[in-house]
Order: sequence, then structure tokens, then C-alpha cells
Amino acid sequence: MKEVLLLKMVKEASKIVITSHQNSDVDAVLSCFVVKKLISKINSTAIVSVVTSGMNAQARKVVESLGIASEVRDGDSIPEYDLCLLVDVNNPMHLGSLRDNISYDKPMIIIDHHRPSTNTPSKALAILDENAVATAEVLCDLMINMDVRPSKEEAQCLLIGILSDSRRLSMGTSKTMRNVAYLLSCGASLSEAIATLSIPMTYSEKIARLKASQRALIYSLGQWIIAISNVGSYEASAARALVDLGADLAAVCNELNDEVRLCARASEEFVKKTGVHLGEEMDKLSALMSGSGGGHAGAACATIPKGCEDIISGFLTLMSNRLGQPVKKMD
Ligand SMILES: [Mn+2]
Repeated sequence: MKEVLLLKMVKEASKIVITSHQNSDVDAVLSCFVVKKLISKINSTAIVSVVTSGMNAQARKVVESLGIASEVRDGDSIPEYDLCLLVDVNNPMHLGSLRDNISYDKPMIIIDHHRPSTNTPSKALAILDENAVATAEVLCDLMINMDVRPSKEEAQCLLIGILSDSRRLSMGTSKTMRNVAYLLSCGASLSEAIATLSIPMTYSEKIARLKASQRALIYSLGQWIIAISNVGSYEASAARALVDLGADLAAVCNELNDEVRLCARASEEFVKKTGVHLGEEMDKLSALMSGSGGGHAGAACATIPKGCEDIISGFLTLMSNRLGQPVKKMD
């Protein structure tokens, strides 16, 4: 039913814009690209553009290595449109500088795998599957339902999106695995996908990860260990590094001009045993501190117009309340 509506909306449009969350990751950018391809199959005369307010370093490297960098551009404004697709995002607050360019009166389609938020536009056609590991998986399901077989290039993009968001299939359902098998049968290559994602870390990313561990403050929360740190770039990667080192939960700040980006990562065990959803906690923290945030159970970020110290103390208080235990600083 949703597929029929999508077909109708795409066929009726003449200027279509596809966008995603700020700091777009590999899944976001490759899903936008495949949506663009899918749309041009449905409506070959429409003008279709992909604009996001900027992609992260890994996504940039991946689109360059796939030779599709010219198809997805960074921008501060959205061109005139009569249909907008939000891909890998359902909360317009997460669109960065583009959020004020979106009109809620115009037709909108959401294709996403994040938890819906209170800001999710209610009138939009939402193709949303929270149980999918990646938007690329939602898109794979959608194409199967629409009887559109992905080309080899599209299958490769979807496979890379799935591998990226599932941390190389360290999570997923039996459907995820069936989708992976299907994409391989469409010509995607697992070894090439892994190679595309295994781009060596840059010098500055290595330094950011090492500095984050050097500066880390360690806290206990019941049986759990929390690591808190700050860096000047690569805050998400630094938080992941702290979890890899042994923290159950890590949060790393990056002070930008007049706001702070806070990224948190949690171990699988922490998420499973506590039931904490970091995306929800970041959403709550942002709501309390007039910022915007969200993400997944074990990986989430927020952008907040306050100082690092306030944000970290807000984050620790939230976690302490959530688990009903005090946070204690360790020497
Ligand atoms: Mn995603």
C-alpha cells in the first residue's frame, strides 16, 4: 500500500529533493544515492537532487572510492522542490542548516530506520522500520516489494550501507541476512564492500582517538564503567575507541564555534542489560538543553548550544536517573 502511494507521489512530482541528517554517514549517503536511482526509474523526467548539510569523513571517502561523489552534494540550501524525501532521518531537527528549507505543507516521504520522534512530520508518507539495521535495508525491502531489482551498482551501495550500520553484520536479523544474500545475487561483492569500508584511518583520526583516551575521565555507575573525554574532531570515532578499550559507555565532546557536539557509544552488553537507548537519551538531553540529538540504542549524538562541562554533567545526571544509581568519579 505504501509502495503504491510512493509510486503515485514520485510520478506526480517534477522537482524532487532527497536529503539526510547532518554529518551524513555511509548508510545515509549511499541510501540517498540509491533512492535517487530508484526515483529516476519511476519518473525519468523529474529533476532529482541529493543535498545534505555535509557528510562525515568516512562517507566522503566511500563516495569518492565508488566514483559517485558528484551525485550527492553538500549544501546550505535546498533547491525549489515539489516532493522531498528524508532518508536515514525522520526528525527535521537533525537536518542541520537545511531544516529551515523544508516545507511541511509540501509532499514528503520518509525512508528510515531510526526511532520516530515527536518531531516526525505526521503528514509524511513514512516508510520506517526500526528493526532494520540500516536505511539501506529498508530500501532493499522496499525495492523487493516494488519488484524493482537493484542494478549491480545499487546492490553494492546497499550492501555497503548495511555492513556499515551493522558494524560488519555484528547485528541484524534473519531478514538482514536474507537481504544480504539477495544483494549478492544481484551482483554485489562482499569482499569489495569490506575493502571499500576498510579505508585506513587518517593521521588526525588516530590522534583524536589517542588524545581522547589520554584525556579520559573515568566514572562508575553501578557495575558499569563510563569514560568521558573531549577532542577537536572525530568525536564519534573517539567514543567508539573508548568502548573498544573497555568502557561500557563513552561520551566524547567536541566544542565547535558556539555549540558542542556530544557523541556517545555503548557496549552491546550495556545496551542489552540496561535497556538504555542512547538515541532516546540524547533526544531527552537535547530537549532539556535546546539542542538536537538522537540516534540508535548503542550509538547516538547531540548538538547543543552550551559548554562541554554542562552537557557532560547533564548527560551523567540523565544516566544516573535512568539506572537509579549514583555516578561516582574514579581516581
Ligand atoms: Mn543509518
